[in-house]
Amino acid sequence: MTTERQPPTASYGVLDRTAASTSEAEAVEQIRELGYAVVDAGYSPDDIARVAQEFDRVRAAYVGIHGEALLKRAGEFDTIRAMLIQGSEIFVDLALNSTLMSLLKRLIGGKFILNQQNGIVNPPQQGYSQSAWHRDLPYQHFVTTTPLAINALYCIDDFTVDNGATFVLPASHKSAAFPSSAYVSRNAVQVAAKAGSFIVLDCMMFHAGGFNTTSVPRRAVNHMFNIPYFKQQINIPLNMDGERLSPEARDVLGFNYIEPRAVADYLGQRAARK
Ligand SMILES: O=C(O)CCC(=O)C(=O)O
Repeated sequence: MTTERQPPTASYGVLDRTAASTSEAEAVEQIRELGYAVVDAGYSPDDIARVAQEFDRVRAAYVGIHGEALLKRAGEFDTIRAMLIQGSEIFVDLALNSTLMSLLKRLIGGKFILNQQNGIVNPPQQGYSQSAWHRDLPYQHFVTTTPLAINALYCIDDFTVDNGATFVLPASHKSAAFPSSAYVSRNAVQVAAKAGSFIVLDCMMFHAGGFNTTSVPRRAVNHMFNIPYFKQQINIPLNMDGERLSPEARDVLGFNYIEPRAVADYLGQRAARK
């Protein structure tokens, strides 16, 4: 039955239709078309709380190591770089989340690697490093027929209108240029999501953190996965013991894509694969 509040379900003249019979297929369709979707990471309330606790512990240790003064001078006080190499297995597991891996395999044709995993803190009542519109392949103005890179922003806290949930410009991964101010104000959408969700984005879709009007920080862990032709932001294999990882984990974390130092190394690697 068609009601006033719901879109019609009947159609005519439609010969070609995308089939999306699972929530994963629906997310894939929406990311391809609009550039974003919210996906449940599949964690229990206890898991969600443990990740949040570890986030705060790792952040405190990170600030202790690098120092508040340097982080502020570098414009990095709201960011924790490469969380998975800061001594907490939870962030290795988060980067390899099975729901996410399955989605990525459908979105990025062929192999992909983790380019970066960054903790993000949107502090209360002030701007922060991510509050300006950007792509996550910044300074790039082109479109592709299939994603080269996908972001997965894990929500440590509920993302709400009040705490500055991420703004997106739907379908902006399909146009090279950043749109006009009028277009942005008419078409930007703020994405509310529950703690324990991933907001998955085509990395070429313009997005920005909103202003946090509450009195508590909004925390997230951003991941970027890309085809293996782009180098990692920080070399993960150099900073991690790969021996204990599964072959799939090694692949996703970039162990199989370290550039050979010489032709002989390249040939040796190829021969070992045969
Ligand atoms: O904090 C947010 O909502 C957005 C984060 C972001 O834009 C990014 O990490 O690239």
